[in-house]
Amino acid sequence: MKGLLRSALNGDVTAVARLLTRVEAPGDGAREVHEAAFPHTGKAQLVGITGPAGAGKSTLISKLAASLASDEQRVAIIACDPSSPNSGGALLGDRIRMHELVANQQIFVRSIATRDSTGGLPLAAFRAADIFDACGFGTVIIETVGTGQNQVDIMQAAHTVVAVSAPGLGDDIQAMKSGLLEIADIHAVTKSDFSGASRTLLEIQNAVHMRHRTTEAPPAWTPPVIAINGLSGDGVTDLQQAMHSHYGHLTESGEMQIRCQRMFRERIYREATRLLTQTFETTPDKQMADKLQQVMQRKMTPAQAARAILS
Ligand SMILES: Nc1nc2c(ncn2[C@@H]2O[C@H](COP(=O)(O)OP(=O)(O)O)[C@@H](O)[C@H]2O)c(=O)[nH]1
Ligand SMILES: [Mg+2]
Repeated sequence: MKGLLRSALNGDVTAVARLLTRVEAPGDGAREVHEAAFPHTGKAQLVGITGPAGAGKSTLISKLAASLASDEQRVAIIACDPSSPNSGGALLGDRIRMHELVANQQIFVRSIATRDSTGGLPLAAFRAADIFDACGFGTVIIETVGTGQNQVDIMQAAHTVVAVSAPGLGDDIQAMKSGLLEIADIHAVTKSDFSGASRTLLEIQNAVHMRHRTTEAPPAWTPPVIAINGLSGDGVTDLQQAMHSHYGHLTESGEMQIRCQRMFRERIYREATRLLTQTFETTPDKQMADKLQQVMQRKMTPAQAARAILS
């Protein structure tokens, strides 16, 4: 493992891939890999890109990653795909679209199925981000479909959240409706070649200003709203610049410290929850049967039984 980690830290792409596979596998091996890599993290900018399915996230990310990579930067993409019941895996479409990037040695794409998760971002995504960070990738992009728990989770995984909206998805104020407005550090309006794009742009700009007018203290950061054509790449350098500015804002204002604390607190909470579940599920049958019987006979409350099992 030591040799593999050393190779990966030195930028060997094959070694990085092998580490990722290990860290995603269930069991103690994954923990060992993660523990060894973790002290080397803390240098990358973690960027969450979220929004409704079909908004143009993957298309945008392809262009963004190519642009970042041309600045001599290594870029990692973690695509968290809700697995379809048919394929049972990550959405093929995303893999194909991202395929053109695979030829670029500076860019590494990893697809993580959200199959085993309770609707949120899988822990494997957090761990993969750590591996990329440790291995010297300057930017780690995490793509998630912005629904429900995913949307909350992306805040726990990213320094900078980019909310993607697009015209013509049946709802012009998607960002507001889905609560993206609350979590976005940057708004990207894709498909700027569509006729409805300027209206979507304006609506989000208005919503951002309204929101800031209603907060008491003057905001230290106003989320920029950026029009992007994912097909031509127009606007992508503006987005890159905004990401860079946001990172600067976080470090200079001290907000980075606060965000990182919030992110780690949430991760500790999730790991703790996982441990509790694991302890419960591995309780010996005999012990469980005994507690069950005591509850049935009203000798113990369910809460007392739970405490006894977990202690
Ligand atoms: N006309 C146009 N189509 C786009 C643009 N960006 C994405 N698309 C198309 O929109 C569809 C969904 O894009 P995709 O990137 O997979 O969306 P995702 O589900 O948010 O990742 C695809 O057919 C893309 O080719 C754009 O800027 N302009
Ligand atoms: Mg996608």
